[in-house]
Amino acid sequence: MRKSSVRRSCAALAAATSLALALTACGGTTKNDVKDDGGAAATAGKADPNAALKKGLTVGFLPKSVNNPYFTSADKGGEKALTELGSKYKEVGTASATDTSGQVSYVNTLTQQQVDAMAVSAQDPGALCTALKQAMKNGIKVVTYDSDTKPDCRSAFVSQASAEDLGRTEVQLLAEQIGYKGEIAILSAAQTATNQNTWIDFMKDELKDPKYKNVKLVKVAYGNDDAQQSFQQTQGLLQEYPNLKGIISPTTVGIKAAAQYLSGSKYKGKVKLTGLGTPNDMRKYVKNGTVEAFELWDPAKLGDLAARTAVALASGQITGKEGETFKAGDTSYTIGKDGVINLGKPTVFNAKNIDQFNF
Ligand code: RAM
Repeated sequence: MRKSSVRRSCAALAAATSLALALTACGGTTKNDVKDDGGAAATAGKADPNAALKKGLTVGFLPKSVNNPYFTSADKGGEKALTELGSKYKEVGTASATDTSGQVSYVNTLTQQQVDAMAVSAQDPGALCTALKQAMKNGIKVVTYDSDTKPDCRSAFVSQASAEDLGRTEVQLLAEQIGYKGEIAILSAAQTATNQNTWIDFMKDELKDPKYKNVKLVKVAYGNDDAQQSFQQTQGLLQEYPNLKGIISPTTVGIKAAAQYLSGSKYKGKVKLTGLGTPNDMRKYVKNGTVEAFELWDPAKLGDLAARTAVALASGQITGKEGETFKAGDTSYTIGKDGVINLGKPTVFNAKNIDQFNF
């Protein structure tokens, strides 16, 4: 094949498929070739803790869904951090948290736009892998935040808190409220959500402790991080299990909808509800006696750390290997096993402290 025809078919390929895939398939100039100017350390895949943070980068945020206020707060935190660091922020994403093919397309869009890094909250652990690996081949740094993909499909995962801690403490909170006795259910987000499923595994493990021998998990329902579906799922749970004593909803959308349902029903204050919610969403349900205690981290701080991790990766300060350390704002973070970076401990909110928080 002559060069010109190679070029023509590559152009056709680029038009027909994703630009990134076409570039790689055609051996064209990719971002990797032109952009890896991060010094020997970066090229050799070694971290240079003294590398200066680059400015003028573009970091794309791709949340699980764009119409979830939790991600609005998280991504605003990312935007603020990037502005402070002299880099650019953009956000793309699907309206629904169960549109995995849509999320794959957005990874490809960011790759085509040749962002320097992307921060992704994965709707599904495996679905994004091919696209994320393609992005990394093109020299784009990939960090997941909030909900992870598989470790080999990104450089680092910025986790909101220890997954084990979150899973176990939610069971502990609910068990105390129901006197360690009765049927309980979980109202989750999407069935494929990596974060919720990891927490649920730890909840199930916690329930194996003999102190919960009289507590029975009867169902895991899925509200897909959609207010209406979560509301209906709560209603369905109470119809199916009239003796239900408590619900754990490890999703800000789910817990809010469940609280809304319970507070307008005969179950208010009787069926206990805990999980992960924002203080602003839950304040009124704590004050009206529907909810005693629940927990969360500050989503804006999670977005801030995701942005700073992305910039540290793109600057060659870190590569995502266990043991590497870097500074994000005033705090020093050490990368743990499988490239996991923990934001910190979540806060438990109740009637006593909820007014101190505004997010
Ligand atoms: C929802 C999302 C998000 C989760 C929070 C707690 O907003 O499912 O992934 O981290 O809840």
